[in-house]
Amino acid sequence: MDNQNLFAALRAAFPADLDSTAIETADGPGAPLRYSWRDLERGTAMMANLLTGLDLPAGSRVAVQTDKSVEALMLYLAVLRAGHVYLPLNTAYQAAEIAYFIGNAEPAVVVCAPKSFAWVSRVAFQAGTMHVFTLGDDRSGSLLERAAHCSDVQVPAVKQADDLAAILYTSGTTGRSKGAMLSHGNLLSNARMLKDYWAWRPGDVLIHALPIFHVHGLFVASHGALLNGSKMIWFSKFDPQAVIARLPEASVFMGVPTLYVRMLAEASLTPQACRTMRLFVAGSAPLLSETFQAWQQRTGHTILERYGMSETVMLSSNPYEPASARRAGTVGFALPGVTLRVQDEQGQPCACGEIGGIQVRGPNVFAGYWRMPEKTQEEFTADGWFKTGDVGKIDAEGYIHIVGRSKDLIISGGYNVYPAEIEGYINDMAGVAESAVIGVPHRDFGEAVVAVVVARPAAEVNGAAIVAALKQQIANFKVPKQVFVVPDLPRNAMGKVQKNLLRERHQDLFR
Ligand code: MLC
Ligand code: AMP
Repeated sequence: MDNQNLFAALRAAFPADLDSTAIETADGPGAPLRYSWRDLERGTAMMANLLTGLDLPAGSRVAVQTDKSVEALMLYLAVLRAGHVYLPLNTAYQAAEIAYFIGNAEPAVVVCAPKSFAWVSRVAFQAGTMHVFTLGDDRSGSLLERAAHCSDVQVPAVKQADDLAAILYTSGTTGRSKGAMLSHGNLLSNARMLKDYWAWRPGDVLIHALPIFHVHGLFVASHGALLNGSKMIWFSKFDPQAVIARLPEASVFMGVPTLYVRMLAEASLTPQACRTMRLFVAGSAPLLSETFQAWQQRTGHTILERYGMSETVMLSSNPYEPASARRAGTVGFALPGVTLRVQDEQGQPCACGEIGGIQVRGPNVFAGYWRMPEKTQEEFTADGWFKTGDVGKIDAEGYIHIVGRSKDLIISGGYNVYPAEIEGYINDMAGVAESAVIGVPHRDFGEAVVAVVVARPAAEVNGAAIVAALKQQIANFKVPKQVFVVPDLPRNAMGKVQKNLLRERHQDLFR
């Protein structure tokens, strides 16, 4: 049987001219740096050989928390190539968050930024990790030093479609984060299907400006370009002006809605700036109709909105052609091979236009949560459909609309924040009786995190002090943008906090 290793499939798509440009850096140390396809081939071979030389057990996890760089992307590809399991971690995570992921996933190898080595290595060695390497965004660090001594020839490990390729942690509504296990087959089938669906073509150039520790930047954007043998213009950090300045060299751009909102605020965003562009894709959070329309008016281009998750990669998309069939406020149709249904709380199918829970099936759906069989079982129906936790409807023309979430989740600038986790930290603080964390509309981030806190009798609690304390403990994007201290929280007859009332009360805070 053929090798189903995702890396092997990506490499097979490299162009015949291996000396042509695969990636050009647009910012960061030494930019512009040019990487050829041969550089990707050799660099990933050397890193894969380094990993293989460590004699790791089969299926070892390689956890990575590094700044975005081309070498970091190569490391991802090298992990696939060597047949191990890639575990990307948001660069904003702090020690307690990292300790949980490392403790849960038990990676054999951890790669971190040189500046984080002291604390990450302490956490990793305590959890039994055997090897900790460093990788800086300027090609510094022990990973490349060691890989430099390895051969640049390597045969990709043989993998079956259902072998594990990556674990992506997504927080749970209750309890701790869960590692979604994605196989080579999940990722490759989705990438191949999107290549056709979005009509990737010879000569396409992608502007890559998303982080590479989540589905959107790591899989959808990178796989799209690699599988098409397309050049990437590589931003280590999103900067609206700088991205707009490079649009005339590109044809494809992918972003979360915040990226579109920020580019719209720039006068340099004009039809002329977009003259070579073929496709603008948005996803990871709801794209407001006003952003969709403003983009159309300003650039003449219609953003294509799609819908996905860590557990399923891409699920649905607005049509590629005709562009006039892309509808604001919808996420289009289930992608080829994906089946999607909407069910009510009794498990009955919803009629057209009726709102219910979105469930899916297909080759893209993950194998389950890492070492959490009960959680996995909870998230699947008895007949094998994955419950997305998103609430929506399918209209008379078949378009899918996401209208809310059954999971208590805030999506801020494309990052997920679970209120239960933040409430846990706040409730542990001295003087706090209880708290409710909510998401409210935000003009830049789509939703912003806000905390409403009740003090214990006679205790002094201060919002600014809570924010300062949280900044020491958790990733910065999870920290509430505002904290209100109130006498009590609104509750219903069952005693449950009425977060909808709190959201209404604070809905105009950041609009
Ligand atoms: C940054 N900040 C945020 C934030 N990002 N606050 C809330 N939400 C966010 N998303 C805050 C920081 O805490 C900091 O505040 C200040 O902004 C500056 O930080 P920064 O890192 O310099 O911000 P910036 O570079 O401007 O980042 C904004 C952003 C980034 C929009 C470019 O958040 C981003 O890249 N988002 C994309 C996320 C993504 O790729 N999601 C895909 C998930 S995959 P302070 O107070 O600390 O100074 C998925 C599946 C699917 O969902 O369907 O795709
Ligand atoms: P994550 O767990 O980070 O993969 O986030 C997945 C969640 O992002 C989904 O369950 C949706 O709630 C949300 N999401 C992704 N794309 C869209 C979209 N186009 N519109 C609305 N929500 C989206």
